[in-house]
Amino acid sequence: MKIKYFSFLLVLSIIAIPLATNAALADKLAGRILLQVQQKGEAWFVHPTNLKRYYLGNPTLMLQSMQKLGVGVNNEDLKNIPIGLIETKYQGSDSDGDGLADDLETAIETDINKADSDGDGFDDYTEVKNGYNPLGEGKMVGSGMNLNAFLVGNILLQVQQNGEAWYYNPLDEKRYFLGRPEQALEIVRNFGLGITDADLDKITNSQTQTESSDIKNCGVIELIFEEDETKQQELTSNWLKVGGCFLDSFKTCKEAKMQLNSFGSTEYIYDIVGSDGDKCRIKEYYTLVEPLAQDLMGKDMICTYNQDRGLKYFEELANGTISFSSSDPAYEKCEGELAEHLQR
Ligand SMILES: [Ca+2]
Ligand SMILES: [Ca+2]
Ligand SMILES: [Ca+2]
Repeated sequence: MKIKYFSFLLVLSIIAIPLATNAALADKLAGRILLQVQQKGEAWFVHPTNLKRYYLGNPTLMLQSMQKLGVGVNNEDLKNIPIGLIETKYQGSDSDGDGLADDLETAIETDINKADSDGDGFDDYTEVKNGYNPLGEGKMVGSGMNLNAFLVGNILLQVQQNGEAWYYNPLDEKRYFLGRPEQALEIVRNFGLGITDADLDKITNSQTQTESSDIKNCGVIELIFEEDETKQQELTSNWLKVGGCFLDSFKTCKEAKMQLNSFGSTEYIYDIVGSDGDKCRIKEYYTLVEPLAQDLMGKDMICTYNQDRGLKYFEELANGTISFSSSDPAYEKCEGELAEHLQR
């Protein structure tokens, strides 16, 4: 009897322990880059907000993948975050030979042709390396809000400059410049943490459809601008496919779901859950939001759409002619915690 009791406990603990640690593991690894050591070193990024893992692709695509996950930050807020420098052979072109690559200097607005931009006797590299302002006195501090605690672990996009990307490393709380694919790769190599397949499996994959299979999952519409024309065409044709699928279901109010991703910083779900007379009920919620809008996470609402306006809205969404700033909402009413937050 004793042995049986023991094995029952053992089974229980095998089931219980992974469930308890999965969320904790993802939480611990928030904002980290992971390398799949039992495979070919494939790189993943654990999103600091939704704690899902995102595949970073092959080395040439890593920078692009990271940019897509970025959140926009203005220059003054960015200045509050110390800059980290990786000592590496790859520097890119460094016109004034001060040790800072031209593209990095452009991003922080120092002079690419002057080793000591502010003429105080310390070159730009030395000042940046030690957290001093290369463009004036004292430490590098912005006048923006101090958002560091919200932003740590994120990929930051310098929206007031040329969209330059930075990795805000949660290990040392410094930001590292992601100027070129080579720099992105350096960052992945330097800060990537080896992880076993078993541990990686404990972190939700952003690509996995875990929903039950009898609900039609129409897929993901990516609202993002791709400079590469072929890629933009791919995105557009995918958009039409996903939108068309959802529209078909909406017409008869059949259960279906689609995800709308907006510029890498927002993921929004439309989930048709049933009908109410000739109206269609759609559950809506975020699975990813900007760091400052965290209070929207984990809340949802049920919106009722009538056939006329709803059809027009999802038709426009499906064929890509939608204007999201429309003042005439498609839904009749929305109920739920999210509706209160969005004041619908
Ligand atoms: Ca330089
Ligand atoms: Ca310089
Ligand atoms: Ca100086």
